[in-house]
Amino acid sequence: MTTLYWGPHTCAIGIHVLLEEIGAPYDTVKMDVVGGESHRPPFNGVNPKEKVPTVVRDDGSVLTEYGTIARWLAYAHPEAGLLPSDRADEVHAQMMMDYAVGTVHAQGFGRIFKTAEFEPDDVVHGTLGLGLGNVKAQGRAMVEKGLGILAQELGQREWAGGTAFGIADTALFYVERWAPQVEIALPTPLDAHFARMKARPAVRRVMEIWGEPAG
Ligand SMILES: N[C@@H](CCC(=O)N[C@@H](CS)C(=O)NCC(=O)O)C(=O)O
Repeated sequence: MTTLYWGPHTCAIGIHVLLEEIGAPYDTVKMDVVGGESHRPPFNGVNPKEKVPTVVRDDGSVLTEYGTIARWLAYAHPEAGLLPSDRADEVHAQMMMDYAVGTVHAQGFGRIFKTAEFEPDDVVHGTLGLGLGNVKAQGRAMVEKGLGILAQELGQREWAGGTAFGIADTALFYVERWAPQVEIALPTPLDAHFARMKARPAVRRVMEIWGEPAG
């Protein structure tokens, strides 16, 4: 059975939503990611990158990287219709997912949530007065700019791939979720997309399992 390793507050929520949307049986392993469990055995033996989401498949093979896991789930469950049928729509949705994960999350939110990884609190930086606050401010600016770009790319579309929900929407969902948590307002198209996501039964079920409010 497919097993998802996840931790509260993380981007793994989007993969959990996909598993619920698909509706096939799956297992989960809840980890204390904030407490550093991902950096310790046995998990760092499962995924040496020490990150969630991590998926272990039926044959024991491990998949990492948000977009890769999402795409594999879509391929493994074609009946769920998680990829747009039109190739141009599929490429557009992929562009949005890559940007949400690789830039808005990794670069922007990374600076806000994992500030010390971007600005070591060493003597030189301390002397120059380049404190961690600058990195956070830079992260906020990156998130604000990134959300603006995603909003433009979403435009009048209901979902990232057009008229049907798909894998990219779950990546939008988790960055949309994080923005209000750090008091960054969502541009109107993303706010509306976030509301559509929160109304999905699969999202409601995952929020209940995670015990967190959706927004
Ligand atoms: N490149 C990875 C990044 C995943 C990632 O950043 N996961 C975070 C949670 S949102 C994590 O596991 N952090 C644990 C840590 O760094 O201690 C992906 O696309 O899945």
